[in-house]
Amino acid sequence: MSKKVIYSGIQPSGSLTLGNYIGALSNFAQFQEEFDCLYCIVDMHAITVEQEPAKLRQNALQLLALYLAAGLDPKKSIVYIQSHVPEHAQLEWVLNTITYMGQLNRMTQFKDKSKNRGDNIPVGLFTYPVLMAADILLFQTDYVPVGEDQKQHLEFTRDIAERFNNRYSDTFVVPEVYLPKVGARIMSLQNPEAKMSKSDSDPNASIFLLDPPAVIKKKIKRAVTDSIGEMAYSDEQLGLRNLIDIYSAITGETTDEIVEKYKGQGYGQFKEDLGEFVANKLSPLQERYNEYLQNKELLEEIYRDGAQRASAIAQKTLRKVYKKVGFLPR
Ligand code: AQP
Repeated sequence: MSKKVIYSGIQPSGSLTLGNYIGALSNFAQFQEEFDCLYCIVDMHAITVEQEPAKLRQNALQLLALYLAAGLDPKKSIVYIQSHVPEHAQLEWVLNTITYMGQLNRMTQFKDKSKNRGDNIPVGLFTYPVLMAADILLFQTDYVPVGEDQKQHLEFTRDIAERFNNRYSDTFVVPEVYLPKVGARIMSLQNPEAKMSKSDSDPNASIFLLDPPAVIKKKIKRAVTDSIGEMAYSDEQLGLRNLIDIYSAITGETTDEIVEKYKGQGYGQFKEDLGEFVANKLSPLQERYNEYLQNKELLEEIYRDGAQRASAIAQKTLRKVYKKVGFLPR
């Protein structure tokens, strides 16, 4: 590979939200010319919380269709499913042996997802960041486009790469996080202090990429704002600020321009326009998604080919790693 490498993945753990789209998916296609890109459907990450097997299979196919609808081109990028490439788990094991439990204990996602589980916290939830490090390091990745919630896991990945390189000599590229300029952290529409999430139990908290236009508009209309009633981009108006971020990410207008445009008008017109913009942005994506989803044969062909190409690269890194840690070759 001569170009710099971009790697990212999304869990098939439910319907994707506007947060997943703005923070990650919508940025993926633009890198395809300049970089060697790998985009993964991380089903092994998804099972760190309980999934219904039939639903997981369906979600993985749907996510592949969404990747394609969002402009990922399997001729330019490697698009594949994580569980099809066993090197992920193999490298994870080696990385587990140089990971400290103290580090994993500090991960915010682990703390959030293990809350209220008492002694029944799956080990996979705890070692999630190690698998993520393996995903990224297997492909000698330079940049990882993700939302802000994954920044801590990226710092962990860098740390593990450096530790391995220091202990066994230079092996891994130390990757850098690539955060979007706007919308790296889209918040819940019902609680602007919590991030918008696929697994939120309140359906009004998230806009799903496959929501019909009327539902999108209704959710935005009902989004929690404040009683101040003045357009501003401020820490005192978190709900409004989140909506302005969404507006900015969707239209490309700056937050200042948006505040200026709706000054002195309350929030009604702003919310109505935003609903319209988001619905219009997602409609063509939904159409393309539905077309791809009909074509199961094409989807299978794409993920099979992707797995082969990903495996070929992953095997090279894994062989190097096995040699360095002292495993006898077969
Ligand atoms: N609210 C968000 N704002 C911006 N980016 C976000 N991402 C997630 N939520 C937001 C980014 O989406 C990508 C895929 O995320 P993931 O599927 O790996 O899982 P996650 O980060 O744990 O996202 P969710 O939606 O909260 O899923 P669940 O509920 O299953 O845990 C990542 O790049 C992430 O940063």
